[in-house]
Amino acid sequence: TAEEKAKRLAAYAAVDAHVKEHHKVLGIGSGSTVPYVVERLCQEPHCKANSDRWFVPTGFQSKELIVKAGLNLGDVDQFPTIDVTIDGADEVDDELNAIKGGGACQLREKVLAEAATHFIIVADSRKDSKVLGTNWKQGVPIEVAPFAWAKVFVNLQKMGCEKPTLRMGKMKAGPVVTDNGNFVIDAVFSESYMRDPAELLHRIKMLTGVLEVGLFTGMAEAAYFGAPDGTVTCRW
Ligand code: DER
Repeated sequence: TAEEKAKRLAAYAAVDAHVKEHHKVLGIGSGSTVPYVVERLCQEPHCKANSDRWFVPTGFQSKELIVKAGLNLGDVDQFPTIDVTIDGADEVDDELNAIKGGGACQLREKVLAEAATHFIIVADSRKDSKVLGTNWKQGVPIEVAPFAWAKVFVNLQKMGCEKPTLRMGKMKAGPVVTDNGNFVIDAVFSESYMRDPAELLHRIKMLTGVLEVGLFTGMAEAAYFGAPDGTVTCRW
């Protein structure tokens, strides 16, 4: 489909531009765009044979992707420093701040993004916005300790969140449970909050019971957006 083509274009452009022969530890993100990153990496002659290249996952889906591709599976405690992490995003603003967590993987994703010398985002062009919240209307994904979710919910309302929602499972009774055994609250904030994502991130992170927040501010080195018309835009 046109969307798959757009994602493939972004993923291939990012790998070709940022993954070098000497990069031995790669962080592999989550979502439906990152599989094309692995697809491209497996095309490189040195990739499969290169037994000293390790791939660190950002969760169950990402781990399965690495294993199924026959690549060396690494762990972040083996490789606390990662050369390049490539991951998707739900939305990216004009300063490369991103909303992440649509797939409820934002805690491990942020650990690998922070551990990386180069953190690169790949997405289709729908994710490219001026201000966060323009296109992604589901809110900021927040990973919370199950014990504390109701307290966090109320405190989010008190700090001005227009609409917090506990993320419920589909085909599973009850809330979504992350790879870390936690819940996710999706928190919609007005544009005035979303215009300063670093400040919003700090305020949410300080709420007791919050494990991680799906706002990645000042982390991405570059973002690649693939469009259905076959063009790729790179912002850095
Ligand atoms: O959850 C995340 O942050 C993922 O990276 C994900 O939202 C990206 O989604 P997509 O690649 O399927 O658009």
